[in-house]
Amino acid sequence: MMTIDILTVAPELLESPFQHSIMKRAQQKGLLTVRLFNLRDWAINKHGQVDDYQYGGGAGMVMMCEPLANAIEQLQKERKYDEIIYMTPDGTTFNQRTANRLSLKENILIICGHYKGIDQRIRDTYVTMEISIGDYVLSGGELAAAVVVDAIGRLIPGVLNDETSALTDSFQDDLLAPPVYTRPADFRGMKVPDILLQGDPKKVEDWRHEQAILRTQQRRPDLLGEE
Ligand code: 6GU
Repeated sequence: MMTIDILTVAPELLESPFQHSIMKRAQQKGLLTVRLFNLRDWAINKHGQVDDYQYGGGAGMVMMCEPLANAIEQLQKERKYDEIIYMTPDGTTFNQRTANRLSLKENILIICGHYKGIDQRIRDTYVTMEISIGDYVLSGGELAAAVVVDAIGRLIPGVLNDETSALTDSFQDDLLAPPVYTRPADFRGMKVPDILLQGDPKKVEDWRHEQAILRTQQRRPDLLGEE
């Protein structure tokens, strides 16, 4: 059983994403628990303050040490975290390899930043990994955290079945996935490739592999070490 705790000022943003389809099933099967914690529960005053102006001046607030440290330390009393991840656009870019590695952990804490981010001292003291989901800026770490939790959650052994198997995903073998088709065999004159209709599993497998390579060459030559 894997537990992912998420510390955020906007837990509402994360309520829906984990209540659907595969993430929902992972939790119902008892393979994954996602718990949301509102950082404002550790606010420094009755106004719910968790951020303040930055030293040295400049626009944008910074999330304060005290609420974060108190929240993290309280959560650490209940669990020993294998990783404490801070979601930030200046983190290491997330990919399938990182998802695979994280799917083998027991307990993960994810901290979502807002505004200008969190005080550097929290990063220095508690954070073990800093993750970005790509080179663009989101208004907070929550949507990025949802992406990371989804990517990890579906890889936990037992979460996927044959219908949803991760083995044939794009990136699982450093290739993009081949094209797929379902009924009808002829849609407005556009035909499904014959090989898929003939029912020779070996030929189908070869065709899919060839298509995966073609697609990867055309769209992501960098994955093949070409440019
Ligand atoms: Cl993790 N956070 C924010 N705020 N923006 C991002 C991101 C994370 N990853 C890409 N852009």
